[in-house]
Amino acid sequence: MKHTLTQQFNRVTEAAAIAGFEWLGRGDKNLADGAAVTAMRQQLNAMPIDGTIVIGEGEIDNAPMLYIGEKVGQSSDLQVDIAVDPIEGTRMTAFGQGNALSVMAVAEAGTLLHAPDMYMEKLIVGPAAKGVIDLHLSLEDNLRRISQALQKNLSDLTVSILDKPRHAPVIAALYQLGVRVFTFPDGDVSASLLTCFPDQPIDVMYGIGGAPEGVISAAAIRALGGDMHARLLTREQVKGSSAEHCLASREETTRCQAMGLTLGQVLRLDDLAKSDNVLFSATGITDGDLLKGVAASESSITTHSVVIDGQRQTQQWIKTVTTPDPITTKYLPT
Ligand code: VTB
Ligand code: MG
Ligand code: MG
Repeated sequence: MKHTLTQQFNRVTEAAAIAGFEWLGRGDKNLADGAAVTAMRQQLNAMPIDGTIVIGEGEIDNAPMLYIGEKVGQSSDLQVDIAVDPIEGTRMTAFGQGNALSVMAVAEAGTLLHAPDMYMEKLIVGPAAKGVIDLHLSLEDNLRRISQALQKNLSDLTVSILDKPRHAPVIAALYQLGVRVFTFPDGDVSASLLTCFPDQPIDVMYGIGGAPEGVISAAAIRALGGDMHARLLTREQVKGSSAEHCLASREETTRCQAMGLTLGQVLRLDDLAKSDNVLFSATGITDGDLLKGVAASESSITTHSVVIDGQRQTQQWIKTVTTPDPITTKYLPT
């Protein structure tokens, strides 16, 4: 990706974060999401790319979304796959909680997993444990292999996991094994990335979250040299067999078949993000472990972002102070 393009891609998550921030603490997830989606779409459509949204978030909770298969950008010969989550953490934004981000991954066309918006089981580690994970094996076996690779005792290993009722048995088993467990209410993209930063205490991220978040995380994990295995799961497998969940699962299964995906198959990092020419951009909406959130004053708005470039092997940590447009008084990074 060209350097100027990386800056433009960062503006996409900046704009979405600012738009979402305007709905911070208003108790309405969909209004926040809708504003961020609109801002993201507007910015993407102004870019010199021929982009395809390969996976987007929204179907699971019927949120407004950038549609899977939607074309974005001013037509150009730069064909790219884009995975988006305009607000990763609509609940956190609506209720003023920490760790909400706007996130996006961009890669050469045909290299990001094209999948429906459904659930995904994820096992993620940093560079020091690359190559030792295998989702065909039990979680316990994986943790033993990881602790060996990291030359740590199991009791010194820290695993992060979404604090959801579906994970209660896994969390209990993790305590039995003696590993340290960090639970978090929402936002597994941030938790996934933290495995790749040596100054962070998390060694492993495990659990069932969203597939779009999984593909976006995979792009960053690839660029950061970590490793990831995943498995697509139906709503019924994750949430139980009510009539509604069974119907959703049938649709997910049909969509997977149409996209050439086999349910239950273990997806490796290469299946999720095939190319090193991959870019990840995130902007904080609320203060979190990865990034600070948007901060507004009378005269300016400040955002914090990270852009990770797999090809150039760079991380840019960007603080942007924007003043409002004097006519519209809107904060739109251009
Ligand atoms: C997952 C996770 C996200 O929402 O999608 C989760 O990947 C939804 O899980 O990071 P439930 O449907 O069980 O609530 C997030 O935590 C936030 O978007
Ligand atoms: Mg979202
Ligand atoms: Mg999300």
